[in-house]
Amino acid sequence: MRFEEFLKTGVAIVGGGPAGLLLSQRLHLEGVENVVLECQSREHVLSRIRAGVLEWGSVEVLRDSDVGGRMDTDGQVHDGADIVWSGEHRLTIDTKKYADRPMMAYGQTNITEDLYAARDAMGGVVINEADEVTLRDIDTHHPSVGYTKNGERIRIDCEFIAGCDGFHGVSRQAIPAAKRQEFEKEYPFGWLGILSETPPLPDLIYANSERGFALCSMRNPMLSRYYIQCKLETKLDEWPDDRFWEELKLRFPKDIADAIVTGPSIEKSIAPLRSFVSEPMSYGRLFLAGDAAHIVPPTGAKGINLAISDVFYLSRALVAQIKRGDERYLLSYSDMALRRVWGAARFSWWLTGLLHRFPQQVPFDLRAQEQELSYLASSDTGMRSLCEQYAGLPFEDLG
Ligand code: FAS
Ligand code: PHB
Repeated sequence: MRFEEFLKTGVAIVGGGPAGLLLSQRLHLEGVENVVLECQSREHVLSRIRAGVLEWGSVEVLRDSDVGGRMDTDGQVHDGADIVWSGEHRLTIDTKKYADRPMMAYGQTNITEDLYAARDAMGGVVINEADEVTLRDIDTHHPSVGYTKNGERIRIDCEFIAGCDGFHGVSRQAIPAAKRQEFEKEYPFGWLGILSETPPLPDLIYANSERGFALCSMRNPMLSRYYIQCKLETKLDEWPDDRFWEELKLRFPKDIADAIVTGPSIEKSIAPLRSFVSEPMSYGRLFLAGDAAHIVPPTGAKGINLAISDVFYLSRALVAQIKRGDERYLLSYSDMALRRVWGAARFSWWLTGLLHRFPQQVPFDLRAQEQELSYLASSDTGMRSLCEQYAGLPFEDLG
């Protein structure tokens, strides 16, 4: 492979989504040189409609990373979310009361915009449309990444590589298959989601209905996000707006359905649901963060929050090593991150099982779902457990 030119940096970050951009921002704030390589254009990255709910720990990390300004202005603080079931029952996941911390409704698209703006303001190096990214010598003290830009092949020599390139990226695959263990579960349904420029309901509301799962969420006072569970083989053109709104309302009790303000969709998409964890999250001088290492079904609102907690752990570890020669956090990164990942992955799997209709369910299963929801509504102990997991567990430190 002929290299026309090569650069040198402290940390080469593969992937310019929320994980890669946030890691770049946090390292830069601590004086650690880094370069982000993103294969898509900035416009493409910013066109994605993804997550919408932040744990308070994520809010604090974004503030600490000097990217919390617009979130604090435009984000909406909520004391939790509601669940309705059997057409009439309702419980509140009151994270303020039971976990002493609220949630923040603020879209991932906004977070990514804020991160790009902060990178620009600080003169951060984010290389978009970086093609054919390759990782080399990750199990040596001299790793490097290569990429092609405008027909030129460029190498970046670095001290460490952060794999933040999502589920379909190249970083995880750079770890030899014999050194990786992957845990995967695919769900027999997806989420059909729309975005509409209409006023949202005041609260997030999840529905377990006989017609399937549904969710009412929001992005801002004039931007709503709604989802309904759908068959995996569903095609978008089978779901014109009118059919979506009618089906959404059928999955909520009448008082809630009547309060939903409908309007033309400005985005409509189908996301399959998957649970996936790849262990370990580090190999040699490569460290994985975010969807590159794990995927959770969106039911528990954990995807973006895990990406942020991984980056909190990884930035702390890289700064300790590079600035102070303290390798303890790097050596413990994978195990520490995976404890939080598995906690969120199990919670997301459990909540998905509680709120969705599965093809093979029998009447017993449906009664068991109703009973578990009724128990949660009547038990402080049960609700405390649900709330501390939905709110997100505190970050770990070394003993
Ligand atoms: P990302 O996938 O966001 O970013 C990875 C980046 O790497 C991308 O920009 C990609 O272009 C780039 N890349 C890939 N391969 C590359 C290569 N070879 N070279 C260079 N760059 C490369 N989470 C929630 O909490 N709530 C939700 O409601 C929710 N909804 C979702 C809906 C959908 C359709 C999807 C796909 C995910 C959803 N998620 C949700 C999860 C999502 O928010 C992720 O957790 C979050 O994007 C993770 O951020 P990153 O780890 O940065 O990965
Ligand atoms: C969203 O607003 O997109 C959202 C909220 C809560 C979830 C999943 C998605 O659990």
